[in-house]
Amino acid sequence: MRKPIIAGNWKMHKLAGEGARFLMDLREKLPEAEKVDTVVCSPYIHLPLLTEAARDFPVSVGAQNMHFEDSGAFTGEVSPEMLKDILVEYVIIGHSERREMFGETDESVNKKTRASFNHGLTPIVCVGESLEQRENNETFTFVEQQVKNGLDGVTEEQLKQVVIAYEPIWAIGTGKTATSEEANDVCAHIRQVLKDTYSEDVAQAVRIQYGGSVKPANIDELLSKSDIDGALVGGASLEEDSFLKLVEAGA
Ligand code: G2H
Repeated sequence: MRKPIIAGNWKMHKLAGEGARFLMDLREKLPEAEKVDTVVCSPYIHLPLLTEAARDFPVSVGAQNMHFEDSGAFTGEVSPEMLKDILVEYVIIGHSERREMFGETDESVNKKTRASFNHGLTPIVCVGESLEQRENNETFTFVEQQVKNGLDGVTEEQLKQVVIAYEPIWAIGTGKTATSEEANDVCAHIRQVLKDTYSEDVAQAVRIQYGGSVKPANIDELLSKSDIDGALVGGASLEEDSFLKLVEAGA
């Protein structure tokens, strides 16, 4: 049985104090950690405040990106070691907005994924096709290649810790959600790729989230599917009530 994982991706929203208050307000309300993994991924500068606010209750804090090197002349970048040092546990890698707007490639995704394990961070590796690729029936082959490239060189034990977020680009922030069947078909394909490339054990262990306009109204349906183990949520993770409903749905 895979434990559901609900992760909020705040993107470039909220001030640090608002983020900390958000967590403090959820303090008594979040379901137990045994039932669901709850993660909030904030902008870098919020992270120290959030990890402090998240102490002693069942929520983990994640970054939305990182560099793959430990340190060096990389102006404006943040290393995995720096994240670990302030008690960050998760890191989103290769979100489509970073691929589209900030030059992220499968190669950098792979370097970051491997680096995350060197520092005990859990990567949330994002994959997903464009509308054009979907219309050309390239979804499976494209996503398969992203998964293989992104995870290349990761050991089998590490692979079992990986979280994959399947986010069809055409469904992100558009209000268009993939139907639960469409989403599950791709998540099931990803699991098959993991089985064929690595092992049944890896395929059964890896948690696959769906992302793209997830909200309280559609989460139950998505989570009812066999290969969807959670959600990576943007817009609907910004309000406490709606985020709480999403996490409760996972519990
Ligand atoms: C997809 C998702 C969060 P939203 O980017 O990663 O955002 O839920 O707003 O579509």
